[in-house]
Amino acid sequence: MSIEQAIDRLKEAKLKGGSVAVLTGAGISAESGIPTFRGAGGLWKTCRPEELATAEAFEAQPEVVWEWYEWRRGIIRKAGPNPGHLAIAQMESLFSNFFLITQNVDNLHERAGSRTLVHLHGTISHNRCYHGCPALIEAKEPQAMIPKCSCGALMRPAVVWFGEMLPEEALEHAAIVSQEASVFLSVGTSGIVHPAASLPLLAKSNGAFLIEVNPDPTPLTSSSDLVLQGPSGVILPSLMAGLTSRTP
Ligand code: BJW
Repeated sequence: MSIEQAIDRLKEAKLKGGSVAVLTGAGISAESGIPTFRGAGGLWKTCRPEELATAEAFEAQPEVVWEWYEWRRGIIRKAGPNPGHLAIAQMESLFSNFFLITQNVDNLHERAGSRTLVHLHGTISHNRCYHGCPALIEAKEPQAMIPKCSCGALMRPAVVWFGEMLPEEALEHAAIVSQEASVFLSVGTSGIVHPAASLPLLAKSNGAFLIEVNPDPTPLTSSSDLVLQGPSGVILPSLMAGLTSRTP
C-alpha cells in the first residue's frame, strides 16, 4: 500500500477518461492554522461542535454561539490556503471529470483556485436571517453584537447546523459524482457526520477505488482500498508530483 498505488489509479482514471471525486473535511485546513472540530486542538472552551452547531444552542444562548463563530471567523480571515488546498486545485486541471465536495465553510478551496466544487455545510463568510429571509449578507468585519435582519430577527451564520437539511442541489450533485467516480479521495475528515460521511461508501459500492488521506484512523479506514496516513499538506502535493512526472 503506497502513494505509488494511488498515483497509478489516478493515472489510469485519467487515461480512461474516468472521473475523480474528492471529499474534504476540517483536516485539510488544519495546516492553515484552522482548528478541526474534533481531536487534539479541536475544541473551543471545552464545547463540542454538537453542542454549538445547532439551532437549539442558538436559541438558548445566541451570544455564546455567535462568539464561537466570531472566534473562528477571526482565525479564517488571517488564514490562507496550504499546499493541500493548492494540490487539489492543480489536480482539477489534470482531469476532464474532477469534482470537489467540501464540508468546510472556510472557502480556502476557492482561494486556492478550485472551481468545480460544492459546499455541503454552507459558508462562514456570510450571515442569513434566523427566520428565513432570503438575503445573504457578507460578514466582512468582526461584529461583537449579533446583527439583526430588517425583519427584526437575529442574523446567524450561513452554515448548516445539526438537524438541518443540507442544500438540496449540492447534496444531489455530491451523490451523483460520488456514484460516478472511478477514484474517490476522502481527505481530512473524521467521517462521522452524515450525510457527508456516507459519500465515500456510496462511491465504493458503485465501484470507486477509495483512498483515505488522514494522519489518524477513522470509521472509514477499514473500508478504504488505500490509506495514505499523514497530513494532507504533505501527501497531496506528493500525489500531484507523481501525477505530473514524466515517468509512465
Ligand atoms: C487531518 C489533518 C491534516 C487532522 N491532514 N487530516 C446517520 C447516522 C447518524 C446520524 C445522522 C445520520 N444522518 C444524519 C444524522 C444526524 C447528523 C449527524 O451526522 N450526526 C452525527 C454526529 C452522528 N447530521 C445532521 O444533522 C445533518 N443534517 C441532516 O442529516 O439533515 C437531515 C435530517 C434533518 C433532521 C432530522 C434527520 C435528518 C447536518 C450536519 C451538519 C454538520 N455541521 C457542522 C458544522 C458546520 C458549520 C460550522 O462550521 O460551524 O459541519 S458539524 C462539523 O462536523 C462541521 C464539519 O463539516 C463536520 C465534519 O467534521 P470534519 O470535517 O470531519 O472535521 P473533524 O474535526 O471531525 O475531523 C478532522 C479530521 O481531520 C480528523 O479525522 C483528523 O484526524 C484529520 N486531520 N489534521 C489531514 N493535517
